[in-house]
Amino acid sequence: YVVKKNISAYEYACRLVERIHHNYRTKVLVVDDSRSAVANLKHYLSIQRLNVLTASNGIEALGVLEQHPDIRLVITDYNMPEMDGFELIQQLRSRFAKNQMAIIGLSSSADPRLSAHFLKSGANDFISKPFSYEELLCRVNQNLEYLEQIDLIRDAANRDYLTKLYNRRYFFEQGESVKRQALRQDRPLSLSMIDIDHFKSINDTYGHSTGDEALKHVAGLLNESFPDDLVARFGGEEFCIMHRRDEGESQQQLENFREKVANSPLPSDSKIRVTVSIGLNGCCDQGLDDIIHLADTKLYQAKEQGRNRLIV
Ligand code: GH3
Ligand code: MG
Ligand code: MG
Ligand code: MG
Repeated sequence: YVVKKNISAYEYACRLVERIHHNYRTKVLVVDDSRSAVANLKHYLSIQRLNVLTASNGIEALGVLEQHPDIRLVITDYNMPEMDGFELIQQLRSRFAKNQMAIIGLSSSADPRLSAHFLKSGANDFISKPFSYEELLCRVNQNLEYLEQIDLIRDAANRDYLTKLYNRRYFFEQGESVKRQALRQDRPLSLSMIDIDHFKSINDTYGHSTGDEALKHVAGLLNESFPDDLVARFGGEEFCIMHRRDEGESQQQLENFREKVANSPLPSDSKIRVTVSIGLNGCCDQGLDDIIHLADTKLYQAKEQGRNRLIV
């Protein structure tokens, strides 16, 4: 951050601490054939608590990225042997989108067209050498902050605001790739639909905010019981799980979950409990819609047979 005249030292320090806290574990790759340039950048970025990796040319950089695909920022020189900065950026952009990884171009060349060329190749930003420590930090932080904002927006778009579980759209998007992966690795999958029983009467008896609390309560138990699975709020008081295990194993887990729900009162009122009905189906090579429909049919049977039960 640039220290402005009107910003108090305290405020500045707070922002810096907040930034450094964010940086902790954030991986940055510095690519330059000049050892002293690499050492210099590494020194300044390490002060910011960034996790700095280094490479001396494009090919080496691609190797480091193979090992660390979670690198969030690449700072690359232009003139390097083996593979120059432009080619490296083009290769990176075929694998990592701009909203996934930031790239800052770096060069001491006097050619004024260089910055435009860097940006056109897919860099987010450009710094010309020599640069001040302050400028480096401003540009690095700005680019990392941009990525963090994108992460927040993406997460907000994928989740349900009330329960913070994934939403229906994300479930379909992710469900298809979980299915493809399971098929490739020949691993079992099963899918369950869960619906809170007589939920309307919770709202009618205790009010809408208690209804909301019950939804959050059930969501918490879902997270606790199925940490490895894809859990989503499907609709009002309906949830859907894609289990990374076969029907038999899921059945046992779901029975435990069902009992846990029935036996845990709401945190705000020990007299209020809810129960859930569940339909479970194995996943074969049908489409996701068809599997959901099958689980839904079983959920309907669970309701018909008296609720607070699981039908496989
Ligand atoms: P059943 O046992 O057959 O499932 O009965 P039910 O009362 O649970 O089912 P019904 O579909 O009749 O009612 C669902 C209710 O869920 C109606 C709706 O007002 C309520 N609901 C949906 N979304 C929310 C929410 O976000 N918050 C609250 N408080 N209520 C919600
Ligand atoms: Mg160079
Ligand atoms: Mg219901
Ligand atoms: Mg319902």
